[in-house]
Amino acid sequence: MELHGYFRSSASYRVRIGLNLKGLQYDYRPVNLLKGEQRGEDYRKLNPQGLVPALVDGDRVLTQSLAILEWLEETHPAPALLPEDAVERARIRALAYSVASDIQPIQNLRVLRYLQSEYHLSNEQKQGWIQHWIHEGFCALEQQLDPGPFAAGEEPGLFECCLIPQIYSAERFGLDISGYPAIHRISQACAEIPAFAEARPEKQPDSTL
Ligand SMILES: N[C@@H](CCC(=O)N[C@@H](CS)C(=O)NCC(=O)O)C(=O)O
Repeated sequence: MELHGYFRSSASYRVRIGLNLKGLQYDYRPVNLLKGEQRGEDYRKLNPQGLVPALVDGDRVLTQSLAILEWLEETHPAPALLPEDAVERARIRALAYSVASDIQPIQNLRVLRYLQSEYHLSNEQKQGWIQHWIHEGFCALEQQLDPGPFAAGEEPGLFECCLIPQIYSAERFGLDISGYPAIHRISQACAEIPAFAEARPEKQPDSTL
């Protein structure tokens, strides 16, 4: 498999964690978002949306990080990213979607660039925008997380694949996550797990380019 992504992209980071948790090997193909490679003709053949990640498996191309993670779960069921119980699965998916659908999209590079070019937001104002939406999302998550250590109990899964990259972005934009005790606890627990540690942005070959 080939994962086309960017080291700091949280959606790519989600898939790296998922692949690592499943113990799957893949070749990493960097797409430089700052150079606009995601909008280039070659990459748009993989994902016409011009967003990373894209996962290539033989002649199949998968896009949308959550769809990729669900596909991995269906094709490589063990270890599971989702609980057995259907209601629990819905709960974990709801937590994951609250990060992937409601928090992350409004701080995407193209959104931030639009805020800058069309509404002339300064870097400080953009940072305030990002912090506001992450804070609101994290406060709601705090109320929904069980004692743990992870959202579904003893093992990390789909939600942690989404949460850890979101924490990385939160810290990058100056939010102190120690103010969110359950999120902070999950962050510390995941840091001990090689699948998460190896997926970190600074471990990716394009982090030094
Ligand atoms: N919903 C998509 C989101 C993908 C996405 O937002 N990718 C970002 C990086 S995290 C991107 O490619 N941004 C490029 C841009 O904004 O130009 C997914 O989960 O895969």
